[in-house]
Amino acid sequence: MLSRPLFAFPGLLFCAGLLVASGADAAPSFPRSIQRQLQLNYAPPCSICHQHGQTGDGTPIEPFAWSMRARGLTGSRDTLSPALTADETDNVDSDGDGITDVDELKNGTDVNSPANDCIIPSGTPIDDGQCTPGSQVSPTLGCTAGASTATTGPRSMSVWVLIFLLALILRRVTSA
Ligand SMILES: [Ca+2]
Repeated sequence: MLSRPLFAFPGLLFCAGLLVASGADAAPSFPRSIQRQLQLNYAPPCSICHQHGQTGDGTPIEPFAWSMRARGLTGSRDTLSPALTADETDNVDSDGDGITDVDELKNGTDVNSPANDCIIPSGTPIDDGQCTPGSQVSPTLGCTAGASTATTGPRSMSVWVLIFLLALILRRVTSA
């Protein structure tokens, strides 16, 4: 009776450790990092890198994402700042409209489209290549490299379920 729970105990602990560790590796918000580095008054939307603004594997395929990858951006947050600096130094213009990526981000326009749509939430186009911020300019975006968060979502729930199971097993083991 005791051998099965005792056998399962290390395995469950290992699984819980893996889940916690993988959640802890989730990258912090890239938009906030870009906002800080370029001193923007808004956090760029996920869509500047991710197709349709949906984070996850295989979605960072927008032109700006490729430009940043070509300058060393990976899933690691440490690579973001150097890649963005290189993008600025190289005067990269991902959408080929004559306005560099960094200037577009500072202007609040779409780095992936020559149409120069506003990417500032509640922003209003005022003329070619410029956008004025609306009253609400800092939404919670939460884009991450791996599209996972450590504190919410299914992974976090799995950790709590495992912890609950461990507690049940320990209770049986200690009461037997
Ligand atoms: Ca451009």
